[in-house]
Amino acid sequence: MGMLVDGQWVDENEAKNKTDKSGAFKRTESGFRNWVTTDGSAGPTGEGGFVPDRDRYHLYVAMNCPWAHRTLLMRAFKGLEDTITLDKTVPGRTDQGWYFNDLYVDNVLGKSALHQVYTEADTNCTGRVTVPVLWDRERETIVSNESSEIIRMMNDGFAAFSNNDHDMYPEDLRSEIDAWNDLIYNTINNGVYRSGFSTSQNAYDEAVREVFKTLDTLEARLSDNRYLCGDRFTEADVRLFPTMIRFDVAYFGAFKCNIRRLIDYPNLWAYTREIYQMPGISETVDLDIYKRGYYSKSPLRNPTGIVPLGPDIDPGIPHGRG
Ligand SMILES: N[C@@H](CCC(=O)N[C@@H](CS)C(=O)NCC(=O)O)C(=O)O
Repeated sequence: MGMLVDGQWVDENEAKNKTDKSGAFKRTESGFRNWVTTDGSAGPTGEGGFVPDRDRYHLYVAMNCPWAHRTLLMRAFKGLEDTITLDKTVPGRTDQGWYFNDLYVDNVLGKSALHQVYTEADTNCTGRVTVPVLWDRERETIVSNESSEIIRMMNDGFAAFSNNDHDMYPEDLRSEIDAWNDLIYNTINNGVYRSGFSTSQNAYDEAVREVFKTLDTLEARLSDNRYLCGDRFTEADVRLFPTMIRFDVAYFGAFKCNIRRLIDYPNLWAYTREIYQMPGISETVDLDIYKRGYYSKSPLRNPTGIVPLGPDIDPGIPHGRG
């Protein structure tokens, strides 16, 4: 893998960059942190000048990436498919990082690798080249490459372009949503990565125990609540789903999160199927791509690059939740 340093794409050692001295996985911060706001004023971070508009903004994702998946989900839930255009990178990386080919095309800039989109925005860019990316055609720059903030913009900044007024981050539920987000980010979304990327037994044990402790909490919660915050479907559910739908096909084996399977949790599995069966959501999911992505050849985790055939998972079976 590589990264950008002063606008140059350079090689770096995967393991050295991603783990600290104790062998625990660490994640770096995203670099572009502007916000699309209703009136174009500056958001919580970055510069102003990004007003919502149809066909002005473009989303780059990779189908295997769970962080990018959040933005695909929010785009679908808010009915923004006609407002924010979309391109997918090839769902796998080379020594050029995320890239495009004849099948996965960059329809906006015509680049062959995503790092060129980053340097188009900032010729001296330094940092990791990650998906998702929200590109602004008008200012020819990256608005944001932080999924948690892109989904907030889709809910708030783009509200006038949405086909529904379902607020995914309503005022009265914010502290509850924030609390779920916190727990789920640390122990689930990033927890599975901390398990899969750890290079010491202790770091792995700790991460994997936390994953399952939270899954147990979620299972209990969903036994008498339809969604994480009760009857209302919120951003917290959007942030949980990408990890759940990848769990049995990817994290269970490839990241050694194997104390139990998702299908062993009746409520959590039915909840995951219910979300999968909501309009427009199954199109954001590709179990085969997840499997090939997480089991791709890696000197540390899968030196042979062999992709397992199973398990046979069908999120399309009736969820039975009324
Ligand atoms: N904080 C970012 C993280 C995104 C992220 O880590 N994406 C991964 C793919 S799953 C990536 O592009 N990694 C490339 C790299 O780190 O070089 C977000 O949530 O938007």
